Amino acid sequence: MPNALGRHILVEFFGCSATILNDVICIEKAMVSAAKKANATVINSTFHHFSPYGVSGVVVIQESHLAIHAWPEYQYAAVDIFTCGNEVQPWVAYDFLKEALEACHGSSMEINRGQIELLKRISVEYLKESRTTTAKTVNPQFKRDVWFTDKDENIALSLRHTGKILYNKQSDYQKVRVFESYAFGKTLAIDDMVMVTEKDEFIYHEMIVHIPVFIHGNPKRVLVIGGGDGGTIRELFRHSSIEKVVMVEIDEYVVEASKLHLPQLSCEFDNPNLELHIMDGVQYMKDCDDEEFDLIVIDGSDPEGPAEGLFSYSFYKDAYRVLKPGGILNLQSEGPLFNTNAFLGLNKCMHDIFGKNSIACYLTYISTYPTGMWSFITAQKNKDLKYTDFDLPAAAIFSQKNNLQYYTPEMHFAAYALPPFVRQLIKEHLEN
Ligand code: SPD
Repeated sequence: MPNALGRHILVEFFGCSATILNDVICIEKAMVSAAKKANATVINSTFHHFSPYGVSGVVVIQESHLAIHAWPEYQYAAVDIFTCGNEVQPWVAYDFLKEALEACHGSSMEINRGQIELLKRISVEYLKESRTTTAKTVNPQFKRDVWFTDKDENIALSLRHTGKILYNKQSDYQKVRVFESYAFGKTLAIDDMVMVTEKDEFIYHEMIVHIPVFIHGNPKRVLVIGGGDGGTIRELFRHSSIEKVVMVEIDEYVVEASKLHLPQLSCEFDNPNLELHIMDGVQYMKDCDDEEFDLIVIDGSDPEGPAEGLFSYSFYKDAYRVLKPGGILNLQSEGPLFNTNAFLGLNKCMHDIFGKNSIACYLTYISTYPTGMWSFITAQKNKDLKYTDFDLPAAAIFSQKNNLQYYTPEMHFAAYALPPFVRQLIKEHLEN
């Protein structure tokens, strides 16, 4: 041991696996294991993933810390290994991490921290008292702090989770994951964007389904594009008028993840009135006959990756054709404050295809979507849309009977009341 309080190894790892460097779970595990292998006592770990890529984190050890900042796009990680005392072997941590990150090579430099000859020791006996009190009150157990972050370049939402990934598959289209968050329960994320959480999914699913069903009054044939987690079909099958639901989900892994880990969502996949197609919804819509459906629900993901086609004019032109006269199209249209361009683009698209008197936007509040404020658009074919013209008593009874937790006739009315800034946004965009 040099004549210093601590040893600090500054490490550059080059040529690492980009996949590992973008995997917060994997990195947290590697860093905690490296600390343990080095004979350190782990106190706490905090790790964040930054979307679209990158991970930062710290493992606090009784003997100082290990920290990492990873840049998958450069296959590069900057690591600090700072240890005190004779027991801990920082170079063991170095070797372990080099292998765990699959680094081609590492460069490093060791610095002595707190060189004794530069320090002057004073008596701090008076601090012992407070230290004993702290030791009594602080639980020294290892506490993990692993965070999932749904983020664009300006806005982020983070959920702390257990660090265990229950489902983790890369499909041909996207990364599908289920993890257990502390505040919102099991969470399904696609390409690191929250799709559903156990705790608040009912808000989205009740509102995307019951509003258009009650406005229509008697839908029999329904088409769902997306919705692979099953929440939308669960709500649809509560309605006795519905004879057939055709659901088109592009990614079988989303369905599999939900069936394995989200039973509260996937409970209707065996319904005999469901026809499930694993294929591209845009293609399915193109191939559909005219006037096939009373109701079409677009329950897609955000406009990046495979859901991009669900934000295009040609797709909605086909949807219009596929609707029966008087039929209703209802779609998730992103957050006005989060993805303003997509929100306005969809409003314009519906306006141009269905006509200005046949469309309306409504809002609901989903705590786990960025900004919390989420929007939907309702459009009716060949008819002025009267979104508050529905069977109120029937909706009230339905809500009660099914023990719904968000949809009521009052919520239905209220949802279409837009704040002036949203009305203004839409108006200005449609005028230009
Ligand atoms: N930013 C998240 C938008 C996700 C919309 N779809 C969610 C799927 C739930 N069935």
